[in-house]
Amino acid sequence: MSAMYRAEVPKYAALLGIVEDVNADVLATLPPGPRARVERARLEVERHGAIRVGTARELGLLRRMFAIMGMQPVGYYDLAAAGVPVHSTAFRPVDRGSLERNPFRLFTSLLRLELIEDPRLREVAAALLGSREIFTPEALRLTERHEREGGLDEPAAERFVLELLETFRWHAVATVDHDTYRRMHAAHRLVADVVCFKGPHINHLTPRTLDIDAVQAEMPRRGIAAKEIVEGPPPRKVPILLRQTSFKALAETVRFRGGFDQEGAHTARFGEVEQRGIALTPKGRALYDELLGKAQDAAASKDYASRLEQAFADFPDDLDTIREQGLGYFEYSPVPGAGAGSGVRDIEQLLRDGAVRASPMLYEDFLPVSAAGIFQSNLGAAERRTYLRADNRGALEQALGCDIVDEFALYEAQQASSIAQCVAR
Ligand code: OOG
Ligand code: NI
Repeated sequence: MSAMYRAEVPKYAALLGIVEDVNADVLATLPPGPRARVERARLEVERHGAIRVGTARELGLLRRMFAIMGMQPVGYYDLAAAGVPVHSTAFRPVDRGSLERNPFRLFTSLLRLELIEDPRLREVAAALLGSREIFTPEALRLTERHEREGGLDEPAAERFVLELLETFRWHAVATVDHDTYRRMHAAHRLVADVVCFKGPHINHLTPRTLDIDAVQAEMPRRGIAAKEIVEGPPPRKVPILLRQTSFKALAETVRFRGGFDQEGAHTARFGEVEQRGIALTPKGRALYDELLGKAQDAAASKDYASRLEQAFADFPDDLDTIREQGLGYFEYSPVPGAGAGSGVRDIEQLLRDGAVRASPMLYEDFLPVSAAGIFQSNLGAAERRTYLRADNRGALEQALGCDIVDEFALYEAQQASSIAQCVAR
C-alpha cells in the first residue's frame, strides 16, 4: 500500500524523504545505547493510514478481512461532535508481538448517512452506495475460504493481499455526473468523497518521526504546504500520546460521467506525520483533555503554541512523576542480574530495590480532537458545521459485526501482566 501511495501521490514520497532525513539527524544525536534501541525498533515500518466507507456491509466485510491479517477494531471516535458526519475506529494489531513486528493501523470511518438533512439526497446517496462493490470477487472468495478452512496457504495469502489492495486504489473517474457530485459536495465534502467514487481510496499514510517540529519546519522549505498547527500536546521532554501534522490535501483532476467536458477537481488525499509518546491512563487522559480544552478556550491574544505550552505546564514532564501519579502506562521488567529480597511481592518495593525497571508504553491509538483537526484542515474552514447527534457506538459495532476493543483495557492488561510476571519471578 505504501508503494502504491508513493507512486500515486509524489508529494507523499517527498514527505517520506523529509522524515527519513529528520529521523537520521535525531538518531545521530543519540548516545549509542538509546540509538541502538531506536534503530532496532519498528521505526521503518511504523505507519498508519485512513479510509472512509459508506455502508455497514462494507465495514463488516473489512472487519472480516482485517481479522485475517490480525487486525481488530480498537477505540470508538465520534467525529460528528466536531462537524464531520462520520464515526470511526482503528483496525490494528493488539498483542505485543504483533505490534512489534508491524503496528500498522488503519483509521476507518463510516459515513453517517442519517446526518444528511435532505431526504432526497440521502436516498440518492444510499442507492449509489448500495449498488457499488468495493471488493474484487477474488478478495471475497479468499475471505470466505479463510473463514471456512481456518487459514490460507502461502500463494493464496499473497493473492489475498494483492486483491485487497485493489479496494484502496484511487479512481480518477467518478461514478456520478458533475451535478450529482456538486449536490453531495454541498451536503458535505466528505459525503462526496465517500459516495461519488468506486471505492474507499486510501486518503493518507502517516510515517512516524522522531521530531515532528523539525518535519513541520522543513515542509515549506521543500515547497510543501503544511497544516498550520501540529495537533495534540505541545513539545515536551517526555512525549505523551500523539502529535500529528499533515500537508494540505491536493486538488486532483477527476472525470465525471456524462461527456467529455465533465472534468473537475476533487480534494481528498494528503500525507501526514506523527510522533508518538507514552500511553495515558484514564486519569492521565482526563488531565490531557482538560488542559487541551484550556488551551483552546484561552483568549486568542497569544498564539496557539504558547497557549498550549502554558496550559500543559500542569502536566508532569518526567517519567517518575507520571508513573507515581498514575497518569501513564508502564511495562515492568526484571533487571538482569539484580536480585530481590526474598518474599518481596510489592512492585513498588521491587522498583526501589532496583530489581525491576519500568518503561513507558507507547500510545498505539488516536485522539478524537486531533483527528477532527486533521479532517478539518483538509476540508477547508467553510466545511465547519455542527451535528446535534449523540455518539452511536452501538451502531458502529452493529455494522462491524463485533464489539469494539477498549484501548484502555489493552494497556491496562499489558501493564498488569508485566507486574504479575515480575512478582512471580
Ligand atoms: C481520517 C482523519 C483522522 C488521524 O490521524 O487522526 C486521522 C480521515 O481523514 O479520513 O487519520
Ligand atoms: Ni491520520
